[in-house]
Amino acid sequence: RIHLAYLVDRSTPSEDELHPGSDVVRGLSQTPKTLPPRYFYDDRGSLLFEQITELPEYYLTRTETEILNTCAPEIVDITGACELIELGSGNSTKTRILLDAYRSAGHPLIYCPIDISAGILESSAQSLLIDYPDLEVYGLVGTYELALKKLPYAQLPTRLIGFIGSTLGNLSPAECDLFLSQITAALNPKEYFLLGIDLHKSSAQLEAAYNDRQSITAEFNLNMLRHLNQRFQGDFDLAQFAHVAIYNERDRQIEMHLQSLSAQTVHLQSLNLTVEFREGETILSEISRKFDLEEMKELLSAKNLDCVQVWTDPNQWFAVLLCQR
Ligand code: AVI
Repeated sequence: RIHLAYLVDRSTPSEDELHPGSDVVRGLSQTPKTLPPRYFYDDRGSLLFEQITELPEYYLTRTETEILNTCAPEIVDITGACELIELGSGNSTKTRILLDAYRSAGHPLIYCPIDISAGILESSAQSLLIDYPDLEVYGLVGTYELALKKLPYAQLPTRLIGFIGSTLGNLSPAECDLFLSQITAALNPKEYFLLGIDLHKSSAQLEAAYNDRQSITAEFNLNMLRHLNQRFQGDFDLAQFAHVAIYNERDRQIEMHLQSLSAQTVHLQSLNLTVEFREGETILSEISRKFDLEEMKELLSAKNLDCVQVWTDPNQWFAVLLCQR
C-alpha cells in the first residue's frame, strides 16, 4: 500500500536541473558568502541531524514531541477523520504520535508524505507499515512547491498539512511568506495546517543549542563542505574551517557560519569555480529563525490561515499551531 508519485515539472525544469550547482556558484561569488542549507543533507548530514535532535542542548525536537504527545488527541477531535499530508517525512517519531491519535479515535489512516528523496519516502513508509498495517501511503516525490500544487484530492472529509520541526525557521522572511501563500493555495476552505515553530528566548540558551559540547552541530556544518567536495570535485580543507553559530537578537535568528581559519583558495572543479577566502572570512550556511507567537498568528491570519488552537510547553520554548483556512 505504498503509492509513490514522482512529480517532475517537465515544462519548466528547475534552475538546479538545468545548471546543477548554480546556487553554490552564486552563493560563493557574493559578499558576504553564503551556501544553501539544502547541501547539509547528504546521507551523512541526515544522520548527523538525527544525532543533533537527541543532544541535551538541542531542546527543539524533545519539546515539540512532548507538546504533540499532549495535543494530538485534541487535534484529532478538531479535525475528525482526515488525510495527513506531511512536508518532509524524515524520522517518523512525531508522525507516529499523530497516526496513533487518529487510530485511537477509530479514524481511517491515509498518509501523504512529501519529500525530495524517493529513498527516504520509501524507507520511512516501509517502517510505518510494520506498525500501522492499515495505513495507506500516497508519497509525493518532489519539491514542496511542486507537491503543494499537485496534492491529490482528499478521499477523506478533510486534509491536514503538517509542517513541524520548525523547518519554517530555516526560510528567510521572503521565502516564508511565499511558502505560506503556497500552503493557503493548496488547501480547500476549512482544511487544516499544523505548524511547529521554535520561539525566541535567551541568547545563552539558543547559542548552547547550536554549539553543543559534543560538537555534532560543528560536524553537521562542516559536512556541508565535504558534501560539496564530493559533489563538485572540490578541495575544501575541512581543517581550515571552523563552525560558528551566533544569535542575532535584532533579527531573532541563529546564524550559522563556516569561518575560514586562514587566507586560502578553494576550487570546485566541476563548477569551474575558484574561491578566495580571507583569514576570518565566513560563509553563512544557515539561518534558524526564532518566532514571536503573536506575530506568527498575525502573519498566518494575513495568509487566511486562522489559528484554531495553539499549544506550548510550560517554558514556552516551542509552539504547535493548528490553523484552518
Ligand atoms: C532543520 N532545522 C529546523 C534545524 C534548526 O534547528 O534550524 C537545523 C539545524 N541546524 C543546526 N542544528 C539544527
